[in-house]
Amino acid sequence: MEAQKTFYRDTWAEIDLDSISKNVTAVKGRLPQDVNLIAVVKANAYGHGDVQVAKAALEAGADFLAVAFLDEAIALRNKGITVPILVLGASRPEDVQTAAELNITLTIFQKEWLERAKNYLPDDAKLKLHVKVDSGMGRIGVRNSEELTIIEKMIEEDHRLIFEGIFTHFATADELDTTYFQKQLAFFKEMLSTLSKKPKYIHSSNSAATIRFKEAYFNTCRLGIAMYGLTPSPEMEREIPFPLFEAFSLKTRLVNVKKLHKGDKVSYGATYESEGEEWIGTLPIGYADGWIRKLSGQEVLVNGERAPIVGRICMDQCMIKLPAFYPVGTEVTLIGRQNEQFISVNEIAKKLETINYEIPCIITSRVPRVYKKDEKIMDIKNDLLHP
Ligand code: PMH
Repeated sequence: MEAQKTFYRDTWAEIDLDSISKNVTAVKGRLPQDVNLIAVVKANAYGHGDVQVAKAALEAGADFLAVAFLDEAIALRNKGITVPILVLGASRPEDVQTAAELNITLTIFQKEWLERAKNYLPDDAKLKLHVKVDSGMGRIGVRNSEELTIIEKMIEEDHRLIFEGIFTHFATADELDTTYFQKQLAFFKEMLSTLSKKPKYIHSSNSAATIRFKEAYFNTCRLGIAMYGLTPSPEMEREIPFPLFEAFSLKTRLVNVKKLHKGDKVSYGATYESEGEEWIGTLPIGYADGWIRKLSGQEVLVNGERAPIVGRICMDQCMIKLPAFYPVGTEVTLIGRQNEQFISVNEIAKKLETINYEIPCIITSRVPRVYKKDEKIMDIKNDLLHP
């Protein structure tokens, strides 16, 4: 049992479940009582860990869960999650029976999908469906009221199908200019007005819209990035009227410390050259962990001070220039807080010229996830030893 709870390389991601709880509680507390909250835990909860985040979110007031693919929903069922789970993306029509058996709700986004899916449902099956409307995201979804009417009728006429929800997704809810958002919202409302009967759940808002636009709540919101304590976009940073708490941090330890002399080189290509006597530390993390080569030059924290990564990042290791001698075993923070210093997910995203969403997602499963609650470790997930 103890062996399942451990890892042997001193590199780990720390997931603060209290932050997840605080973020969910803050958002839920601002919603009207009759508005449901869906916790979006796709992509292994944006790299944080599906079941641990799901449980924390549900305990903090989320009503149910959403994932991208059927496999992700089945994974949660296998881990004992019994609340409703909505699959937001496309599933194969062939797999509807599996979904129905596991009480997993699927998204219907085209009438042709439904025509095919019907062939794979036994007579006694019950399949819950949410209809996806493409109001301008251009990804999946029904694009006109004629098709919506046909779908509504097809579901109505089939005793195995339950029209449980309808939703859309915004492309620009996190941008300061709200023109396109308003256009999408108006289109969605127009589509809703053509329904002969409204389903139980109507939803459109991602984190950005949940924080900014009450008029887009309908009766359910889908919360992703803000639950993890991250802002949907840099533009929105100043628009969030309550604090968000980052849940993801990334840590390692010095495994080798040496003194370099002027002219000594570091790493592949020998691109880094010591300017004099320098303390260089080696960290057991590299691009195979998602700590990619473009992060060369990025700073990390040692004893509350910033220290740059020098030379090229290798597959499993990288080197830092230490501000002074530190012994092997010293904790190094790549993302997160040490004393007064903080390296945010946003800082790493900026360095990589990408969005914060990508950062926890690209830290691979080779990096164990350590779950903390009330400052204490309550779970460790090491996919290498216990997939
Ligand atoms: N609903 C749908 C359909 C989504 O695709 C996403 C996120 C969310 C809700 C949650 O959005 P939030 O994290 O901004 O709150 N989807 C994606 C995506 O496909 N790429 O980045 C985020």
